Formats: sequence, structure tokens, C-alpha cells
Amino acid sequence: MLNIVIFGPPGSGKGTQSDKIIEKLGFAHISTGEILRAEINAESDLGKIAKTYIDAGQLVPDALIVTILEKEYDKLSNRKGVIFDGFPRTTTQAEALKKVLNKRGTDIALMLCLEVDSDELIKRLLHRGKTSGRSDDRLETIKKRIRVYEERTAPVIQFYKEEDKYFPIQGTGDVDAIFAQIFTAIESI
Ligand code: B4P
Repeated sequence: MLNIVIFGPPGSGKGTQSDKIIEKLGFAHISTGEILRAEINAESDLGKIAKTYIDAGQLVPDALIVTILEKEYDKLSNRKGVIFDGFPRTTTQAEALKKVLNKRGTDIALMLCLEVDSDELIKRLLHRGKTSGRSDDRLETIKKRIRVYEERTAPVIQFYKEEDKYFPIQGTGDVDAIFAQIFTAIESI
């Protein structure tokens, strides 16, 4: 199974491009953001904990996320590939993901890094906020999330550069044109 990370700041289009990868390539999808939102809607114990972090624009603690991830990964079967969307978001999570995969005789094949500037991110997320009903699509929370990304998530890029898995993608412009870059990158491996 081909393990691919789709990475980028909040609102860079990870979910949007994951949908296209699933549709065109038949990959499985693990989105930690979607899993957390489902837990929040179900008002589970995990959802109650996650909500306090997400509402504040913060990352949910690594240990919680890694446990969720490992369980979700083991549910997958008979797939060509899997897209990790929104995970890893810290170097601790990247190291944990490597261990989880190595234990199963595999590893990350590629890290697709969507590059979008902050003004465009804010514009997109404010627009999404008009219909998403998401607690984290408000201006103050968006700005906080971008700061958290720069401080805690961006260092993950260096991790994958050292692993020789990093592949930058120009993340602005037409959604299909962005997907064409992703398709070429996946085809190349
Ligand atoms: P996520 O659910 O992962 O989502 P996101 O970063 O908000 O958005 P994404 O990049 O997927 O953008 P989208 O395609 O929707 O995270 C939510 C929260 O969950 C995190 O802040 C964190 O608190 C928590 N969390 C999740 N994973 C975690 C982890 N591993 N560890 C700790 N905490 C975690 O695109 C955004 C908008 O732009 C959409 O409206 C879309 O239509 C639009 N758009 C997309 N591509 C476009 C394009 N090319 N041009 C114009 N608009 C575009």
C-alpha cells in the first residue's frame, strides 16, 4: 500500500485535493480533522476533549491523535494507497507515524506539501466559514491556527526533507491544475 502524506497550512486545500485523489486513484483516506469533528458531533469523551483545543485554534495533543491514527490505519485493507490528510502536524507525530508504519513493514512514500500564502488562506477560510458552521473558521481562530502552523507544524517539512520524501506543490489557482501536479508526483513514484 502506498502511504502518502498531504500537508500544508490550514485552508491550503488538503481536504479538497484528498477528495480528488480518492476519486481518481481509489485511495483510502484518513483525515484526523474529519475524525475529530465526527467525535465532537457525537459528543463522545474524545470529542469533548478535542473541542476545547479546536475551538481555541490549537492542536489536539499528540498522544491522542497517534492512538486514533494507529486504530484507523489498521482498519484499512486491500487498498492501493492511503492519504494521510492533516496528519502529521508535529514532528512528534511524524516520528510516531514512521514507527507505526515501520512496525507494519512499510513507510511514507511521499509528502505532498501545498504552498499557499497567509492572505489567501485567510480569504478561503473566512469564505468556508460562511457555510461550514465550523468553530475554527473565524478570523481570530484562523490567525491563531496559522501561527500554530508556523510554530509547530512547519518544522515537519524538514523531517520529510531529511527522509527525501518532500514534494512541494503550488497550491493556488485552479483546483484541477493543482491536482495535475499531485497526479504527476504520485505517478513518478
Ligand atoms: P483539518 O480538518 O485538517 O482542516 P483544515 O486545515 O482547516 O483545512 P484543509 O487544508 O483541509 O482545507 P480545505 O480543503 O477544506 O483541521 C482542523 C483542526 O483539527 C486543526 O486546526 C486541529 O485543531 C485539529 N487537528 C486535525 N488534525 C490534527 C492533528 N494531526 N494533530 C492535532 N490536531 C489536529 O480548503 C479550505 C477552503 O479553501 C475550502 O473552502 C475550499 O473549498 C477552498 N479551496 C481549496 N482549494 C482551493 C483553491 N485551489 N482555490 C480556492 N479555494 C480553494
